[in-house]
Amino acid sequence: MNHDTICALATANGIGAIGIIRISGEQSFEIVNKIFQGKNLEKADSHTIHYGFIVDGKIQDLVTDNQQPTTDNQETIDEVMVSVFRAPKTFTAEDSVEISFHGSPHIAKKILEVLIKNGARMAKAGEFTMRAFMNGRIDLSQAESIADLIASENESSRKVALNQLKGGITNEISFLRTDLLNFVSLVELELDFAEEDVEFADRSALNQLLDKIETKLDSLIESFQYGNAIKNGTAVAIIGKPNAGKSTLLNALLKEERAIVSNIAGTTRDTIEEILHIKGHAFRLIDTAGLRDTVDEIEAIGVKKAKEKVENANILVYLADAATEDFSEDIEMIKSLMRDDLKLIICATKIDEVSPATYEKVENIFRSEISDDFDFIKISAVENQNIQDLKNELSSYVEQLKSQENNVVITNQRHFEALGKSLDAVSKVKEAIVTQISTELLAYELRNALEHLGEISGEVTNDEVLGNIFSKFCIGK
Ligand SMILES: Nc1nc2c(ncn2[C@@H]2O[C@H](COP(=O)(O)OP(=O)(O)OP(=O)(O)O)[C@@H](O)[C@H]2O)c(=O)[nH]1
Ligand SMILES: [Mg+2]
Repeated sequence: MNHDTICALATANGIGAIGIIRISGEQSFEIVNKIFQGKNLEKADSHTIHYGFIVDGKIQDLVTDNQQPTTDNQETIDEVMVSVFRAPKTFTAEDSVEISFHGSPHIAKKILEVLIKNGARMAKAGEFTMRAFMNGRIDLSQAESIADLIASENESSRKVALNQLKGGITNEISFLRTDLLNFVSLVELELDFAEEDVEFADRSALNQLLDKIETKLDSLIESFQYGNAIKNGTAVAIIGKPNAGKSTLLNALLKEERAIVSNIAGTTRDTIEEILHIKGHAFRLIDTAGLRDTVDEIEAIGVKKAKEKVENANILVYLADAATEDFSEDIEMIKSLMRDDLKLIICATKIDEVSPATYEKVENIFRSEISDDFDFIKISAVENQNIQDLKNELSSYVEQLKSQENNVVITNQRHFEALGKSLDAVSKVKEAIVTQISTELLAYELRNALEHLGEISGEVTNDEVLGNIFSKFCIGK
């Protein structure tokens, strides 16, 4: 339990109609009472809101001059509404107060100053949420989901974060963890009766449980690819020879003149990244320098960067000018860039300039030369033809990542790693049963599995992990 009382601005730092300062801790009411004129907050009911003024100097004047404060020696800072929340039904599970003031950064600063003068201290990043966790109101994965909710920028990331806040991932594994815990107790009991060679823990039932856990872990781990797409957006590298129409396509997708377009080969040199939302999913579109051997030093750097972007991309959109006669370089390039986990979409561009027979032929050439599974789309970025098809193809990539049977999605690297370690630990336990190792070692492996499973919800944790998680929050959360 923390005994000090913390305060921070909870709303964004800047001008707004209203700003909110949050105070949490044992002395919340006492401290705010010293600077609030309107009502005695120590007597106020929980979850009530009160009108009044924040003043500086109320208590000090009383103490030093031994007289009632007057309007002269007391400065009124702002007209406010103060909300009172009594423990334990509060965000932090501690006594808390929220002051709604006129949203000026200067007023915020002054109110925080008087709060600190009267015994509160500035909260550290994420400290309110950390207290909610420490006081057992939420588990660790829920605390993390709060940061995700605040950071969510589209429908899918909002939904996944909200599901996690409701306890999604913890619910998925806590039952299994409890069952496993029972087995650990039984196996440890066997240790107490080592002399008698008894077996309390039914090994085949344990095996069944481990299978169940393994299946669950597998499907959660698998969901991370989708989770990552939701959280970080899907990276789409737009690649092709100079003048293929990459920048024109970027502009057409974004519906704005973002990148310079010209008929001079080598127009784009640096990479240009923009976010595009399609059906609630975020895509990071990356326009790149046209690929070619070049003596121009700067362009060569651009070409190198383009290739690096493909290495970290989820989708490669390769553009080939439909009017070209020879595609051998394009084909070679695609082959050198492809890897198993990269989705390939080949676009024949500028189809407004050629006959349908020509671009049909282009598709056949690519189909006969490239063995990878790929989608082929014929587009004209200038005339906006089939751009929607490309958008549909992009969004279907994300849709396909969504697991059918699992609606809990892993978006967090820490969870992903803990799940991986749990899976390893579980397979070690299974191995231990098969090889009939000593009960001591079996108990050890079981404990290990339990520990990793507990890392996600924070049942098992250490200060370093906690510090790392909460330091990423904003102050005031
Ligand atoms: N007719 C027609 N012209 C196009 C189309 N797309 C691009 N162009 C033209 O092709 C030329 C090159 O377009 P860009 O978009 O600059 O090509 P890029 O691939 O970005 O080229 P670099 O940046 O040099 O690698 C410009 O003159 C565009 O107007 C299209 O769909 N139809
Ligand atoms: Mg360009």
